Amino acid sequence: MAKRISLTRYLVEQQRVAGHIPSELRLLLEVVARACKSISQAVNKGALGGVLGSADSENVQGEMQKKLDIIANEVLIEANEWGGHLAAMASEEMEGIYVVPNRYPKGEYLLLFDPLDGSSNIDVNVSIGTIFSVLKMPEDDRGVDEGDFLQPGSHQVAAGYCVYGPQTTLVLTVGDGVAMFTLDREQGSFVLTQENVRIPEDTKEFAINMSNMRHWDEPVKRYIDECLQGKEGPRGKDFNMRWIASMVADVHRIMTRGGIFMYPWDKREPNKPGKLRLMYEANPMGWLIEQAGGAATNGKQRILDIQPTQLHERVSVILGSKNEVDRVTSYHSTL
Ligand code: P6P
Repeated sequence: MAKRISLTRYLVEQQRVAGHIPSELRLLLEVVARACKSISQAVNKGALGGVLGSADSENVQGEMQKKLDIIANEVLIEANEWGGHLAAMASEEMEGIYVVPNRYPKGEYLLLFDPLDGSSNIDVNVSIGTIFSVLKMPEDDRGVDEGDFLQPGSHQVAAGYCVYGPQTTLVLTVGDGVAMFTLDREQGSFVLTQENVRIPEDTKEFAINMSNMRHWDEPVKRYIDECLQGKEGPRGKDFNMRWIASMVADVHRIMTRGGIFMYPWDKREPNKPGKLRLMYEANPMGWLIEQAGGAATNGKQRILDIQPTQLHERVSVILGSKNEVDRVTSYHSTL
């Protein structure tokens, strides 16, 4: 059982004792956590807060926005723009980057986020979450632009998500393993409930949207078919399936008990490399999974090694228990 310390104390120890993070990054992460608390409160109000349903607008991805998508995005922007830790932000809900206004001091970090992932689940009271990634501004004295964000996931200095479910849980890495913090609503603070999270290297549980089966590439069809054959098949064991259609919830299950999560490229939109976004979904989740002993690839290469070319670029995602991810990746390289 992790000792009951607050997120603040954990981050101070990561800064002062472990020397893993500078004070500016610690302060930034505390602001992000406070924003997640505010989003959690809005989510938990549901119909009582008049926050359910569509916002009757589309985001840059061409997806219908929910009211809570916009609320969560505004909470993160307003919480983070004045603190002096950031040069700019990028969000799934905004086409371009948000440069910190000149009325506020600028810092050396870049914050990227999917403010509310899993929006299709909002109105049916199923877990959703916020995903965030922190990069450093490149060393030069020119102004910040979109190109500064186009860094591979291996350059992240912090990554995390907050899942708004039966509990509100913040899961975070600063490169020293993964820690989980549960929101104590009575205290109004995140409390350390697990550290040094480890994902089992093997699993009997896969997460994929089976309705897309006919559109998958052969390596994915082979892997899932072998799982479905169970004990009598080449895997020699039965598998279970989960699909919450909320990446944060599916990944949290994997962080908690192992498993493999797949949203692979498919034939529905062959020109798109996948559905999920690299910069603020796959990269932060991929680093968290790796920091917990798992693996994350696009079927062909490590997600964190992908050099981005566009802010909202998409990617095929296979992540979770290392031996399963390695197996699926090997099937992609088998000619
Ligand atoms: P589908 C949510 O919209 C999301 O981006 C991820 O959180 C989730 O894993 C995926 O899309 C679900 O997609 O096609 O199953 O609805």
